[in-house]
Amino acid sequence: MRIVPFFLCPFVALALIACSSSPEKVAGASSQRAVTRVRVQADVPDGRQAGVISKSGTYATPASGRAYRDGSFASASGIRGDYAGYPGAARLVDKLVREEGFDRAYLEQVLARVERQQWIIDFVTRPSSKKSTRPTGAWTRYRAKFLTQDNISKGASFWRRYDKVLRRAQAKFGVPPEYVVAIIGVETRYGGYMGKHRVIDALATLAFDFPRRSAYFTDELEAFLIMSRDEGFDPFGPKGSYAGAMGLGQFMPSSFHKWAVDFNGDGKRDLWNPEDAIGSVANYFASHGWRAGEAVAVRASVSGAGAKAMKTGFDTSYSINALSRNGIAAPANLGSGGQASLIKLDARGGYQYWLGLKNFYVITRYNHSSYYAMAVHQLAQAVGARRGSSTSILTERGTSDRHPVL
Ligand SMILES: [Ca+2]
Repeated sequence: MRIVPFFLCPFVALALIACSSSPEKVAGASSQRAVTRVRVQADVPDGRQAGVISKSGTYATPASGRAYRDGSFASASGIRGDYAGYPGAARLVDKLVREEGFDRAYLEQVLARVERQQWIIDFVTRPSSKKSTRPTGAWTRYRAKFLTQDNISKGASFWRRYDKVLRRAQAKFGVPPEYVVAIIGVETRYGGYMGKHRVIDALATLAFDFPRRSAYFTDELEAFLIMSRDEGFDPFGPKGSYAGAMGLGQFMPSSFHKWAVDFNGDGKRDLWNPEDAIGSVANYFASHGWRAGEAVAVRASVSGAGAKAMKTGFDTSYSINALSRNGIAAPANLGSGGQASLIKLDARGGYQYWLGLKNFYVITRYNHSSYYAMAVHQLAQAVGARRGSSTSILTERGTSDRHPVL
């Protein structure tokens, strides 16, 4: 789903930072807010000193100063607290009052209670590790985070428990149970890690203090406030990932509006309810073009050096003829109009090539990453095999990864 950008994928990120400092630990740094509020920074990016008078009368500058780049000054805004003086916050209030009929005083009260989370900014702006041009076995390490015995067993248990719901979702949306189960497994370990951070704080922090994705997260914050009003919950209630993703399927608020469904018939769309989450994930896939009865990916058998020169990735598209010209054997019953993407995995021991079919591409709509989609696919296959009733329709012997070596 374009639920969250890849680097913001909640569980992936959680796994990546688990070895160093956890977000929870870093969150403790929020107690330093009082310090940053009164500190006047000299390195405001555009060279101007941008300060505001906080409600306590102290001269304060947001630690990043970035919110002031556009030069406007929202002195007329009644917003107090961490987002006092942020033009983006004032504009959002104006928009919600004008277009959605919100009460201005209510919104100002809500924003006054929102807490800026510096650790989130630190986390999303940390230097990324250098991408190696040589094989490093990155896929093998990535896969090992998700394809664990524990995750496969819990997936089989989750499936057993919600079998009826999963089958109902398959009947309605055409998505096999194992793929819905695998998404929920990769995203949250079947609800074990749904995030502990106040969604409103995360969204506001990224909307107002992370310029590169400010427009995206401002829209998400807007969607979240509308969601809280329409669904009748306190906007300070929901907890989620540091990027504001919620529930078992880690939906962002805009995804909630577009694709969440009430699948247990209680009149509410509840991302934390397993039945609603199952229906919502299946609906997401169906809405993004899932083809019932078609395979997801098949391992490619490669001969010669032709494949090495080919562009790879989930957004490539090759005909069977083009593949075979380059020494890649494709099963005749590919589906997907005979087209496939060529996926290259940096596996320990050498590159692996796979053919990604239409449904593989659909999984990348959840998270724009070939590794993510392949982890979902392989976890789905492994859970299906464990359960002994996989609905996989892979027919080519030896081309699936039904029994992965763990
Ligand atoms: Ca419901």
